[in-house]
Amino acid sequence: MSGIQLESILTEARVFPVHEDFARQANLNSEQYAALCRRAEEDPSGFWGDLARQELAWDKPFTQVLDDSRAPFYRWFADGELNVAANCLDRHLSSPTRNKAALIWEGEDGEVRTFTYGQLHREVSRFANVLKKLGITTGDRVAIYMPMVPEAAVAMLACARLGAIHSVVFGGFSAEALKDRIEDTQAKLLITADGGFRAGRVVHLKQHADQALMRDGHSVDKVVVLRRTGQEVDMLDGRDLWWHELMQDAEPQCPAVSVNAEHPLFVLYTSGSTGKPKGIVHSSGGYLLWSALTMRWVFDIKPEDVYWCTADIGWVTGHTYALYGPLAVGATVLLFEGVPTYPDAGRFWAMIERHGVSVFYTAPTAVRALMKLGEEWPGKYDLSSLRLLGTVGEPINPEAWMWYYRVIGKERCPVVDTWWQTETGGHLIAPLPGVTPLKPGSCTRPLPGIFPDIVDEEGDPVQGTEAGGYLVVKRPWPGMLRTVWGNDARYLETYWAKFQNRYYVAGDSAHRDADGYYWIMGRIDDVLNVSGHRLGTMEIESALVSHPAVAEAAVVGRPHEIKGEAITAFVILRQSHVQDDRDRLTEALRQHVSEAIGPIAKPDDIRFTDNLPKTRSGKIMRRLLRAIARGEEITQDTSTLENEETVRQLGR
Ligand code: 6R9
Repeated sequence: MSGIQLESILTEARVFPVHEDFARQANLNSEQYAALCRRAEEDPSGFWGDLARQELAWDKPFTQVLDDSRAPFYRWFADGELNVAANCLDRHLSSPTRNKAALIWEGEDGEVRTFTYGQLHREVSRFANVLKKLGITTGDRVAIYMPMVPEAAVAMLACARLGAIHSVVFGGFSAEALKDRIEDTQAKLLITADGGFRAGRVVHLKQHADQALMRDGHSVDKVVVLRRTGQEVDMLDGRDLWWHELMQDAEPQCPAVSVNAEHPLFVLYTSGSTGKPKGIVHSSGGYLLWSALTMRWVFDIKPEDVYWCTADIGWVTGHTYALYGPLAVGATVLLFEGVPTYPDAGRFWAMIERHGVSVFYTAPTAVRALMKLGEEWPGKYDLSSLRLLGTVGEPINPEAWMWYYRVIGKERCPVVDTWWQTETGGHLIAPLPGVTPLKPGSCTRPLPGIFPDIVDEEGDPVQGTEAGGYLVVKRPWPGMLRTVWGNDARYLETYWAKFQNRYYVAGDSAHRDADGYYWIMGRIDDVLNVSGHRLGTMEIESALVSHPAVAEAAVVGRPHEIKGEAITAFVILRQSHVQDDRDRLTEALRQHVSEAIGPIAKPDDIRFTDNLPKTRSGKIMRRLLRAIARGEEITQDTSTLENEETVRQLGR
């Protein structure tokens, strides 16, 4: 953002106060919240130390809370020892939670499987014994490339039980992506399945795994294969082993290995805009603490909740909020194998009714996709079990927020818009549902113990409420990443170097309003420069989505002789408007943006499309759209896209 400030131009004035009946039963009320914030500010070590002792079961207590002697390589609770799987399972066995559902899984075909805490503990212990027999010990890396089935969770927890470091590779990724990740972690073992189901099609996981291991010299000794689809697969003698055969005589007792709090729990890859994906390393103690605390604070989780996070386990949201967080607090979590629109657009709503879901967490991309299909779908189902809604992954446009709040939550359920990243381990900026008045499109305020700020190019705090800047975090927190796997230099360079190690640099742009609410404006890399005004993508997209004809929009810049950059908007129409006259609509939309935020933000051209290129976790790939808008050849790897064919359609 050289020299010029980022400008915020969209104003959202709606505020939704906290409902009194929600506040009355909430895990955190305003006084408790204020007390936590005060303590975090004045006595960080007492604050975090007490929470870590309350929230986790330690095999060996820690004596030091934060070791910052090698900052920004922070260490938390570093002489303490614990086991993550024991915290998620064993410690619940001595209470009635033992016989409560830990996981309820629904397959794409409607099959339902339920595991109580007792049963899950047994399965995890058995699979941990299998891993042990295959020679896996503490510190070994295990790659997991599986469909969204309960065995994926079992595999992760079994690794954690032994202190082996898992690296989950999303089941939708290509052989190439899997190969790169295996190479980077030097995984000894790969756990996969014959295949998976996705929107009625079969995904050939084992075939991809074979391709990934084709070349000699890779690190993988053994491949464990789960039978899921029953499709014919090649099994390599001496290397490939069936899950069910290995499990046949595995004992259901396996002691959990105590590891140091700083021992890596997992590596999870995230792709930046440049270079190869980074293996984000998370710790055992600090990560689990932050997962558990945010479950209680932000999701207000209670023993009787049925909690559903729709994310796949191969994404950080799946790690923290479909597995470790909910199990750490003894909750019941619903896992779903499928997609929101299969077999029809009522799938999510049918499942909420069927399982009595009370807390529901999904992505803006899903909300917009379902909004596009109309209110009839949710209208067919009883959604009265819901009490809290959440979103993650992208900024949620105010209109999509309003739809979610009104049509799904019936204006009863708070919507928690949670800002965080693979790197942050868990939520950092998010509403507390019993405390924070909501503003559609804002992730609101930082959680207790989190100290963000917005700074300019020099690293000085930005003044005023309209000016945007770099979103940074000024103090360490237990759930933060520890490094990039095998590449400390990249950790420093990506997250710390910009402001000489003073702050954690998130890579997002944001501004803060007069109430101290944060508004994420997009990724720094996506900022547009139109006639010297620096604009985030988010606000123009939200203005477009606030037009009744539009369900989803993505905005990118392309070079322009006079203005520096011109704005190209890709627009998906709501079902009810697909027949509208396109020329007239183009003019209407340009006019609409002009009125909503000013002529400066008026798109120069608008392209209508049925689909946008998205990452597997539902983020719009603006980089690709930029290339398309500029008429450039696509050179990026598109194999990790949710919908690869979209790129070809748009490019035409
Ligand atoms: C959890 C997750 C991180 C990036 C992040 C930001 C965007 C996520 C958001 C949000 C606005 C929210 N993001 N949540 N932007 N409001 N509530 O998504 O992790 O895949 O690493 O992505 O996603 O740009 O920097 P990850």
